[in-house]
Amino acid sequence: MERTFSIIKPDAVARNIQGEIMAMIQGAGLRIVGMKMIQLTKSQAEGFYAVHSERPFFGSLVEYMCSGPCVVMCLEGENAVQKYRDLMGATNKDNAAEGTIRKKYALDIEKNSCHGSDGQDTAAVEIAYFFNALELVG
Ligand code: DGI
Repeated sequence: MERTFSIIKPDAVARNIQGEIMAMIQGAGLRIVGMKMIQLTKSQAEGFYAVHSERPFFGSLVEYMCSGPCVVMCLEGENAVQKYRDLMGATNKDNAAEGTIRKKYALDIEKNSCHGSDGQDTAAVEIAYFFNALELVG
């Protein structure tokens, strides 16, 4: 079984659709093995997206990610990383396939409703960034 890390981003929580997104996740066969609501601080968001710190949209991305509460989750399932990437769809909703979370719910390329780890190594780092062992169930 593989694990991945997911964020339901502030635009989705603000619209009170986190349950609908969780239903899509569960419908895809992924299990939620850790979950909490948090509002990121600026430094937490900067740390999480440090890989993008040189990109022109970094400041805007950090501000947006701190703009309201998020749901952070650890997801488990067969091929969880790729399965959840497929379920999210492309970063830009205009390129996202039908039936994906972003096609259905994203507002624009930044307010795109969800995050998912892009690989197993990244997933391990991201899960550990938000959860300790006691917060994850088997
Ligand atoms: O893994 P993804 O979330 O699909 O995409 P990513 O890791 O390349 O980028 C992380 C987030 O940064 C993405 O979900 C939304 C934001 N982003 C990416 N490219 C752009 C962007 N935001 C703006 N405003 N403009 C961009 O070109």
